[in-house]
Amino acid sequence: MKKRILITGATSGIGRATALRLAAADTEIIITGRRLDRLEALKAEIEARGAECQVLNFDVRSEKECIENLEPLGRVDILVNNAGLAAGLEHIDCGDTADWDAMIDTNVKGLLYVTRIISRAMVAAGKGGHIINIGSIAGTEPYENGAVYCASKHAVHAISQAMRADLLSAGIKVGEVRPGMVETEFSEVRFHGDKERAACVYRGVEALQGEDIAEAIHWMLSLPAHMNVNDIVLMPTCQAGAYYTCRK
Ligand code: NDP
Ligand code: 8X3
Repeated sequence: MKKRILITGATSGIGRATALRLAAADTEIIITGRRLDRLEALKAEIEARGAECQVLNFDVRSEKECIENLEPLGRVDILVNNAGLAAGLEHIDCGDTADWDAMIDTNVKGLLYVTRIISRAMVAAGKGGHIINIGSIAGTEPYENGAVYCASKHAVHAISQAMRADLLSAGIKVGEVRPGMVETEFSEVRFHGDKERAACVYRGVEALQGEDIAEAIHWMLSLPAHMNVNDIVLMPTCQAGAYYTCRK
């Protein structure tokens, strides 16, 4: 039986790299996101690697869309909760509430909507499962100008720990990957499409790439049944924490 792997937010960055890394002849990769053209192009790449692929084009902020798209799936063996964003980078008194809503609705509520549906199906199937949440160093290290993004990733960190306990008796593994700086579309999204400002974030550093995170996820998924990685923090060598980056 093919392993069914659901990856949210696969149109770019970490999600896209993970979908490609996990694609193999014995897998069905289910990819989600809002940009259908990118999902269709990725499907062709995944199929070229011998995997089956299903595209689900929806917004994780909508519980209705999550239910309509995910409930019909039935059994899923692996869920990678990756869809997420940062929007804006400013002091709390200058924050834009639309940005705050986008981060909380996507990073926290979207992750919860998806997880409820898929974990329920995993428990019902009675065959265990594996859920990996993409957190961040922002989930334990709050930084200036990042109150709401950091709060959303603190929530992911708390949810990951609590759901590990909730799903323990069903034999479902729960892990969290918490990266530092990864060069993706993340900063372009954070700065509302300002490519120049986004490029400055990665200037003079060798940041992690989506493929590096995908490699860690592949490793976590390849461990024997009795072994689980609860939490892994991945940093580029040039970064020691949210406030410490060595630029050349
Ligand atoms: P990207 O912007 O490259 O990718 C984000 C992905 O999330 C896209 O596929 C996007 O798809 C999807 N997404 C965003 N909002 C929604 C939504 N409402 N509904 C469905 N899908 C959505 O960024 P990254 O790859 O860097 O980010 C992936 C995860 O990694 C995020 O959770 C982020 O917080 C986390 N992270 C990133 C770090 C970094 O430095 N890059 C470091 C630590 C954590 P689409 O727009 O097509 O819907
Ligand atoms: C993304 C990394 O440092 O911008 O989660 O919070 S950071």
